[in-house]
Amino acid sequence: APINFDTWPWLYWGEVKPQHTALFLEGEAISWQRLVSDIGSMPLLPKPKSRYVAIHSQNDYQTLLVILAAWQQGVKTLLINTAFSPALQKDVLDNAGIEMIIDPRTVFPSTESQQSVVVPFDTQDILTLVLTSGSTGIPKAVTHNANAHMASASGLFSLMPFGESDCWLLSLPLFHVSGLAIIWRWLQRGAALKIADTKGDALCSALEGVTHVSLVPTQLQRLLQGEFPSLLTSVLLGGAVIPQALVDEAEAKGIGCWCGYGMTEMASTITAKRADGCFSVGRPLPYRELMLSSLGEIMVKGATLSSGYLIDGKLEPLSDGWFATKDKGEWLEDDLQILGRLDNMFICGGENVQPESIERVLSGFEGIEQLFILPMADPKWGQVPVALVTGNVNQSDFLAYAKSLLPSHQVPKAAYSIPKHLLDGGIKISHRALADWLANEK
Ligand code: 4YB
Repeated sequence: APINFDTWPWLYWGEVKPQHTALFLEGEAISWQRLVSDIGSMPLLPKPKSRYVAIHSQNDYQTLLVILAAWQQGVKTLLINTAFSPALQKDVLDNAGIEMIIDPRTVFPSTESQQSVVVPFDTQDILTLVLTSGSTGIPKAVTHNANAHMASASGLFSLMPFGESDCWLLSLPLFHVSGLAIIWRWLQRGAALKIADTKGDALCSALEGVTHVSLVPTQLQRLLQGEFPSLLTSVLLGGAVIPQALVDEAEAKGIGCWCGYGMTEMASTITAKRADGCFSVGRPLPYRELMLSSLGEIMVKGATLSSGYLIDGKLEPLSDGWFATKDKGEWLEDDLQILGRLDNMFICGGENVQPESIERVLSGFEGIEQLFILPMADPKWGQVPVALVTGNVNQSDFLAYAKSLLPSHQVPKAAYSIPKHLLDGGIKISHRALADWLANEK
C-alpha cells in the first residue's frame, strides 16, 4: 500500500533511515540525512505572490536541491529547459503568468543560522508545472499536485516492482514529465536515485550500479549497441512508438522491458505492460481510467490527471471529466495499441494515411535507426508520404522494400536523411521541426 506521508517525503526518509543512501552522484553517495541537511541549508528562495517560480533545469544535484527546497518552502516550480531561446522562455512565462526565474547555479547554501521554512505537506495543493510538448503554439504549463505524482508512482509499482534497495537512474530531463516521475518514484519508495551524465555514449557507464531506468526508444537502441551493466533488471519505455524488434532484442539480452504509454497531463505513465512479444502498451494502471471515443480517440481521467493549465496566473480546467488525448487507439483484447496522433493523419488521393502505421511497417528495414513519415504537398494527390530517416540506409532498396509491403498510397515517394541539427533537441524529435525543414529545405 502506498505510504501516506504526513510530511515532505525526504524529511520522512531522513527520520526513518537517515544513514541509507538516497542518491548516487558521480563518485559520491548522499544519505537521506545529508540530503535533508543540504535542502535545509538552501537560502530562502524568492516567493512571489503567485508562489510560482521558474527554474532553469539541468539533471544535476544542485538543481534537485533547489527544486526540493522550493517545494519545502512553499514555492511551486516550473522547470525550464535551458536550451530554450530567451524569446521562447519569455513567451512561456508570460503565457503562464510567472514573473520570476531562478538559475540554480546562482543559489548558494546560506551561511546564516538555520532559518529554513518548512510548510506543511499538502498533497492536494498544486506543486509542479510541466510544459506540454505540443506541436503548435506556446507550450502550456500543466499543473499537478503531490497526490497525482504519488498516485502515478504507486500505480506503476503494482506492475513494475521497485524496491527500497533498488536504484533508478535519472535518465530523462527533470523538466519533462518522464524525468519528474522518476523523482516521485524515488521519493515514494525511499529507494536510491542516481544522477550522472546520460548524454550519448555516457548512458552505458551511467547505468553502473543502476537497477531501473526510463528510456525513450532511441536511448534503448543506443544502449543495445554496446555492453551494458549487469545489475540492470528493469527498463520502462515510452514517449514514442516503441519498435517491437527493439524490445524483443533487449528482452533476449536479459533486460526486462515494460512498454508504457504516457503524457504530461496524466503525470507520465497511463498504461503499461511487461513486454510479451506483442506490439501494445498494456492496460491502464491503478488510479487511471481510459476509454476510446466513437472515433477511436483515447480519452483519459483519474487521480493522476492534471486539474488544469496555468494561464495568466489562473487555473484553466483541462476538461470536465474525460481528457481527449489526440491519440488514436485500438483494443487488442484487453491491451491498448497506439495507432498514432490524430493530428498527424493526412489524406493522399482521398485515402487516409496514418504516418505511424507506415513507420511501424518500415522501421525494421536494415540500417534504419529512426524513421518518420511526413506528408509532402503533391499537385496530383494533394499530399504524399515521404520518409525522413537516420542511420545507414540504401534509399532505392528502402523504397523497393516499402513497395513490396504497403498499398500504394502509403508508399513513401522519397526518403531523405534527417540533418544532424534537427536531432539534438529535447527527448523527442519535433514533428513540427521536421515538417518545417521538409517544407523549406526540400
Ligand atoms: C506515445 C507513447 C507510446 C507516449 N507509443 N506514442 O515514465 C514514463 O512513463 C516514461 C518512461 C520512459 C519514457 C517516457 C516516459 C513518459 O513519461 C512519456 C510521457 C510523454 O511522452 N509525455 S508527452 O506529453 O511529452 O507526450 C505525450 C505523447 O507522446 C502522447 O500523447 C503520444 O502521442 C506520445 N506517446 N507514449 C506511441 N508508447
